[in-house]
Amino acid sequence: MQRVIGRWNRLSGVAMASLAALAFWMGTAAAEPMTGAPVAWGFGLQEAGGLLKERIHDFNSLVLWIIIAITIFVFILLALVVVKFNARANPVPSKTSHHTGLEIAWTVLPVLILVVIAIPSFRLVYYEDRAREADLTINVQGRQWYWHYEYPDQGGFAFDSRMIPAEEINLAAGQLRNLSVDEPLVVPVGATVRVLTTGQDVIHSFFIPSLGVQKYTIPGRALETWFRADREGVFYGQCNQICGTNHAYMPIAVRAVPREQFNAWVEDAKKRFAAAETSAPVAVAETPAASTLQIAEARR
Ligand SMILES: [Cu+2]
Repeated sequence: MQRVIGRWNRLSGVAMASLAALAFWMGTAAAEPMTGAPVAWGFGLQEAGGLLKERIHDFNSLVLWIIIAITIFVFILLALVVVKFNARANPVPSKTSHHTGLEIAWTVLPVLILVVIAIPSFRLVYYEDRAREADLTINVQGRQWYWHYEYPDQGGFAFDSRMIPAEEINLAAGQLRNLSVDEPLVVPVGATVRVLTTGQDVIHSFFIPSLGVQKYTIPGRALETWFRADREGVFYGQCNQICGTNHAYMPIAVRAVPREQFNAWVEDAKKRFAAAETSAPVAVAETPAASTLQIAEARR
């Protein structure tokens, strides 16, 4: 008995050590900053920088396996028809034109497949719809052709975010052509960020693939969505609603940093953008942007 317990203790010791090693490895893997951007010859969806994208990956895999199964099934049926029922192998064809059982089957089975797809699909749509417990709110305003961000619960500072022009881009410093911006959106890692969108002029779309977030920005309306960056890094997106001549030149960059670094950035941003705010002319669409928070609260 003593020996069994001893062996058990040794085994659990080994298990604990492996778990610790795994946790350390996962910790270091997670600590490595990530770049959420398209890659050359990239296949499939972009790597996940947060849990929303992970859920999108899962849903995508589910649908992909269903498609693979259906394709194989149809291919087998087709091969069967070609081999077994060609004119040579089957000179006298059957005159059957109806089969009640078969007709019920090929109606009910596709419906069941659609239900299997619909349940996780709706679950995901509602999960992405709004943040339950937000740590932070950001007002996002799409403008022709740049982004305007406001942090209403961090002192209410606001700033514009514009693409770095191709001729000024510093690739050696890790900047990406047509994706890097002068003032990225900064968020704390692991924080649930509520996003309230509105458009100043036309419809734009706030879209960051690696964070699994996409929302229209519509003039005169406030829409809500959310995201959470679980890894440190920079996550790039683009306006993906055709919005005019420079539609391709209004990228989005989100920098996810540790909480302390975020707090320091907020303090600095408050000072830097306070001056810019007072000198800027008051835009017509400032009103909906400021009231989006109340609208969102009223919807709750
Ligand atoms: Cu746009």
